[in-house]
Amino acid sequence: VELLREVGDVQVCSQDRPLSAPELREAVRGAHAVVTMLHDRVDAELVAAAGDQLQVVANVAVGYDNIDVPAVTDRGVTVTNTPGVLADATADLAFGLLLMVTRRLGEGERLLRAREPWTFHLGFMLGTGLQGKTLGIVGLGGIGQAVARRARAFGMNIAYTGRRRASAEVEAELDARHLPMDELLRTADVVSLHCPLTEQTRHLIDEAALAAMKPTAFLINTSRGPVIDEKALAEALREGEIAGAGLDVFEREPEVEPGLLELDNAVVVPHLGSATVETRTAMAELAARNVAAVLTGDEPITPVR
Ligand code: 8YV
Repeated sequence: VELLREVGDVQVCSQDRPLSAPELREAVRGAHAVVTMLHDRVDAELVAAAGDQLQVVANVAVGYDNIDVPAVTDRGVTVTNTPGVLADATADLAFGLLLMVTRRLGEGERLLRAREPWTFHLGFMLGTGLQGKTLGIVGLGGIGQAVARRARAFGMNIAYTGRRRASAEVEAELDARHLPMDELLRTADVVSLHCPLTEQTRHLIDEAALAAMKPTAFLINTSRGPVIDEKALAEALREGEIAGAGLDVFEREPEVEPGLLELDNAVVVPHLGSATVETRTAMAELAARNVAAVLTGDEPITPVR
């Protein structure tokens, strides 16, 4: 907000809850720039409600599935996002979920908090080790690469799939093998999702994809909830079709599929991927600098094209 005040008047419309569509339309009326978040739907109607003076929509997120980008840019309005600055925080969270689910940390903590009796023995609460296992990354962009680097330090092998092949340098650094999606699902011990939500990736992980995974495999999602068919996932976890899942995002946030909450092999946290003081500060600053650049006639720093 301080950075934005250097270029214009600032109106803070919502601090701690998403605005409804009519509230949002009212809030943007007359604005030259709008700073948005995950749950703010930006489309032609919203741009029209803002008025012809609108120049930039700055999303405080790397994902921009909340924005109808062609509809907005066709009206001459720039769209920006916040790539890069949240890769490490999101990768840390993905790895935290991976450790939680493979080493049964949530389950162990619940046991103690429930004051259940327990005795150490050699077969007590055994989990799954990561050394020598294969991490299958769906989308080897900035966040996927940051997850792969962590996985290499844990002794894992890297496979990936995605629309585009990574550069030879990235493949060499991570010793990453490019595989078609079906082979990745069949062979990975952990599948971690780092793709954007698009019409092609909605329900990418459906009943058939879950059935293709090994029964010993784990699924991690820090991308967008609708990439997974959550009902099918709950069923697959219940039936032991896969071993476990660590989820930061949900199909109908803030709701979580009730079936998942009953399962010990599902770890669920409330969209915390980028939620560190350092990262959220960097995201907010980047969004503000994008706004300032456009309003002062410079090129935006991180435009969405
Ligand atoms: C954001 C995210 O904090 O960047 C993204 O795409 O999902 C999160 O890191 C959240 O979307 C708030 O806008």
